[in-house]
Amino acid sequence: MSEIELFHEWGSVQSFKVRMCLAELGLPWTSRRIDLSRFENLGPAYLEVHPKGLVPALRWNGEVFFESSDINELLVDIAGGRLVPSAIEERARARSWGRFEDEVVHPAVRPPTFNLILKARVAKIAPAEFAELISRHPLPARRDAYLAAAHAPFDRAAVIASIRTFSDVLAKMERALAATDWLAANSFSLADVAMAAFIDRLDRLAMTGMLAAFPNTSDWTTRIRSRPSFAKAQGPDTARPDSLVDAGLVTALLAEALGQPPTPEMEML
Ligand SMILES: N[C@@H](CCC(=O)N[C@@H](CS)C(=O)NCC(=O)O)C(=O)O
Repeated sequence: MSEIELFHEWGSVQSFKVRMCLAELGLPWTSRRIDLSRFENLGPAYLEVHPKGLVPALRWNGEVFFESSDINELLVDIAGGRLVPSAIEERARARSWGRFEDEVVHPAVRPPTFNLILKARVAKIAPAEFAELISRHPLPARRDAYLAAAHAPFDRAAVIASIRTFSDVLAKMERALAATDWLAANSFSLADVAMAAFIDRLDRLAMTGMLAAFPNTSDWTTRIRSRPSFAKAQGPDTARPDSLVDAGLVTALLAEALGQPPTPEMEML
């Protein structure tokens, strides 16, 4: 089999998804770490690999593939079809969870990650140096968002909005897990891999206390965490040295966010 090279960062949610998939499928891979804290993703060498400067990217048979969900589908094909349920509607559900993670969960994860974890890191870089580094970002929307947020005050409203989305995400998981043992079916699938990455991020944000209100999802989380692939996807502890957030601040944010009634938009998730 051709070598699989994964360009990834240990602290990246979307990279976690692919690492857990690789571990579940038992596929050997070579790690090419892209250090996001040093903006290696914006250096010329990595932009040759991924013109948008994002992780993960996966090289196989000399070709580079992007987008974590598409990469996981590719890995399933390479491994001969495991992690995909057998019934047609279950397969559709599994794809839908993957898209949900990409389109709802990952964007919601970004504000708390930036404000609670990354901001302190960015603060250590001189503003002029930071502006020079980030000006290389090929995605104008991300470049502008980083520039606006980097030295701005803590964005409490954005973090609270994300927590409220997280709560609705957990409610959606709870409903699915009332019907089946795993998210898309009674067997473990790509859907569970995608949402395991969300649980890992809740851990890093010190927000797993939110699970207490969702018994089915808590049980699923226990089962997910006990899979060897979860620990393998997390990688070495030393790879995530900046994972400590201010637990007191998080407790206050959770109380404020969850004390408000849900918006109609959230109830539609
Ligand atoms: N939809 C893409 C999103 C990729 C993405 O945004 N990755 C983040 C890390 S989780 C990244 O590369 N961030 C660096 C940046 O925004 O410059 C996927 O699922 O692969």
